[in-house]
Amino acid sequence: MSRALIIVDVQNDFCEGGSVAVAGGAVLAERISEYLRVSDYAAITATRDYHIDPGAHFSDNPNFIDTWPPHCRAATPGAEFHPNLDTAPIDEVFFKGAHAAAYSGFEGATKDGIALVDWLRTKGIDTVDVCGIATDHCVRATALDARIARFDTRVLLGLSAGVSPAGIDRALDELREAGVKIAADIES
Ligand code: VGL
Repeated sequence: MSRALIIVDVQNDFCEGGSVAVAGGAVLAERISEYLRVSDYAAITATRDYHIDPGAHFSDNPNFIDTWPPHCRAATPGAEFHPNLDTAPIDEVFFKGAHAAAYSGFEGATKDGIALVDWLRTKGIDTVDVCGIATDHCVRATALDARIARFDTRVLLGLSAGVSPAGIDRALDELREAGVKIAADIES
């Protein structure tokens, strides 16, 4: 077994003070950093929402389900990792969403255009843990795609933050149904 961690979208715009602020984002970033100090992964990856012109993903009247206030615009502070996230242990970063909504990290690629699935397979990874923001959106989509790509997949619930309690419950049902394990007890 060779396990990787995928840290999803721990970016300024998804934390307090950002345009799509998820409650608890800043503290979550700190706790993920602590977890990185004590955990032992074969590879650590992170995703960044990185929008240039994502069309209808941005809205002036967002429903916070599939339309959102503008966020994580390329090359703006909102698209940076939250400063509480220790980026030193991160082996590779995957950017997603330049020209359309992209909830799953598996839609992302490195600056050199290497897709997440290819990068993980090249490293011999067969098992992934997914954590970050938001449990009911990008964490959900990333974990579902990890299963489709046949990785043994866990969501680290204690190291994730979500938009709505009902949305999180729905996402967890869907993830379990898809064969994703939910680890409620792994937190730093
Ligand atoms: C996300 C809403 C819009 C996420 C991204 O990272 O979960 N949520 N874009």
